[in-house]
Amino acid sequence: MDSEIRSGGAEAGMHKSEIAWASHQLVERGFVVLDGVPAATMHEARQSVLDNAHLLRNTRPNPSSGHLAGFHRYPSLEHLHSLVSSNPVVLDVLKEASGCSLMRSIGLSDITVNRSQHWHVDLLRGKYQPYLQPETCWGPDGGGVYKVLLYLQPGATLRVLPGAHKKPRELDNDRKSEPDSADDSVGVDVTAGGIVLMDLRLPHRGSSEAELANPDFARTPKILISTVLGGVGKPLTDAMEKGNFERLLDWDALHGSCASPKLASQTEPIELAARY
Ligand SMILES: O=C(O)CCC(=O)C(=O)O
Ligand SMILES: [Fe+2]
Repeated sequence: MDSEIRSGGAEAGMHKSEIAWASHQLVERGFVVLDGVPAATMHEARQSVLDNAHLLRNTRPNPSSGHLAGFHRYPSLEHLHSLVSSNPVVLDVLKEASGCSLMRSIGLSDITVNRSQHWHVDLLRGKYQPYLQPETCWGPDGGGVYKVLLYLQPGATLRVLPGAHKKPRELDNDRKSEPDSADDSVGVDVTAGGIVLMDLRLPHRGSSEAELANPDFARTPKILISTVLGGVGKPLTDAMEKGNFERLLDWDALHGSCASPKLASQTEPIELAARY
């Protein structure tokens, strides 16, 4: 019980001390892994994503790679949003970590399939960076906004830089989120249905394009469902919401006419053992 905690609220055996432990991890290390959803829910969620693969867009070189930004806007996928936006344990942990009595989603949701991710932070970056001020991110009332990432297969493809969310960094270029040395990063093991909570300021990476070229991924895709929840009253919550709206409109305009990913219909998840 030292790296994971059960979810499901007090009725499922979550104790106040476990919520406190998880929020402490999130505050100090910038991430924590929770048990998430039961196996049956995980399987249903995978099926829903595969049934709606036509809504995803192939925005990476790998033909089996798919992405849908703002998936909560589509009625056939909206039910999946509640898996990440209203899990009672997630909300308890985030409230304690942010010091806010209320959390809310900000319209930044994603479904990704076999999507490569080099080192980055989940704050608005590049063109959208002017929406964020260093004070909003790292000042005394900074932070308090979190990614809730549901993994629909077991794996250890995520790497993070524990504690690095506390260090201010420039957001113009993702190179500024790369580790100084590979030794600084740790791999995160996630079970199928597991939820990772991540401070948006935490540098992390997912799978590489080379790993995802393994044909196993086209047969049994790596599927992630995520949303962003922010503390009500936190300046970063409002700033992220505003900037993301522009980002989302751009995403629609840019990718609306892209092809859908090419995926096999098999839904059973496989163990993704490769770390990267
Ligand atoms: O592929 C992963 O495990 C990480 C995904 C990621 O960085 C993200 O969704 O923001
Ligand atoms: Fe990310």
